[in-house]
Amino acid sequence: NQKMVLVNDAIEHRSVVPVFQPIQPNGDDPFAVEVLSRLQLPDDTLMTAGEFIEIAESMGKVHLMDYIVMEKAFQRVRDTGYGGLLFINLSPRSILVRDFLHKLHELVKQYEMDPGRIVFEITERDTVKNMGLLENFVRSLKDAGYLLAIDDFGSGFSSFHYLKYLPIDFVKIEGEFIANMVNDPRDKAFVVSISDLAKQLELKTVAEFVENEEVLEMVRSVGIDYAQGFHVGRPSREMPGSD
Ligand code: G
Ligand code: G
Ligand code: MN
Ligand code: NA
Repeated sequence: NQKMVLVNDAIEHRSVVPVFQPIQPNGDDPFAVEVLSRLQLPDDTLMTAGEFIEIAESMGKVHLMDYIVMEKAFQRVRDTGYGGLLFINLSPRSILVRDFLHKLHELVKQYEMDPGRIVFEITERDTVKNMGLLENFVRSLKDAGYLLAIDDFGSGFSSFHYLKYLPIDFVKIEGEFIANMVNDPRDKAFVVSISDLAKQLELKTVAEFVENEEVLEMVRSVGIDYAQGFHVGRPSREMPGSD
């Protein structure tokens, strides 16, 4: 399969690269960016993660890609002097790899990153077979001083279970609810309740897929802490918030 060859080549040649998307605070929280993987193709165009992450996962190699992208993102932080929070996606598959956590710590030490400024995103979209393992992994990250986010909150089948058992700091609300909240009162009701629930649990909220001004205004009026989406900023090879 053509994409499997691409994935293998990308790992071998380290041609998986990070892009950065701003996550804008609505109040006085610190600035943030999310790191997203792209594959650099021979003609210098970029292939989006949606087109290769699942294939890398099915090949059992997504942890190698997550590692390369993390290292390149840390290099960029060091080179630009970026001082905000750095959100990084972790595949539930990477988490199951034996020495992944150890290698992650080594990388953070090597680049002198502050764990308190790194937010690992765990999606609730994929069903996790071994919740106990995920809990242990997330707890180890927490104990080491990293911050944690549930990604795509509301898209899975065990949202409350994740909230109850994972020691998280951020809830990233499923973009579909956000994008539709100005048209569909049900989506708005979901978003308002998630935001209120997160406040009661003292968690910060991020609205994804903020695609226009109307949505941004509603997101702010509802009291969500952060806005992310094409209207706030597209994923880019440049590090936002630094020149
Ligand atoms: O960037 P894009 O819209 O193609 O992202 C598609 C999916 O891939 C999203 O669910 C996103 O969270 C995921 N993704 C993006 N970058 C990474 C990464 O570096 N590692 C992992 N595991 N997933 C990523
Ligand atoms: O699953 P995760 O939230 O990590 O997916 C993030 C992906 O969503 C990004 O890789 C990006 O390509 C995509 N994305 C970011 N902002 C928007 C947006 O405003 N609208 C849509 N449709 N997709 C977005
Ligand atoms: Mn994400
Ligand atoms: Na998401």
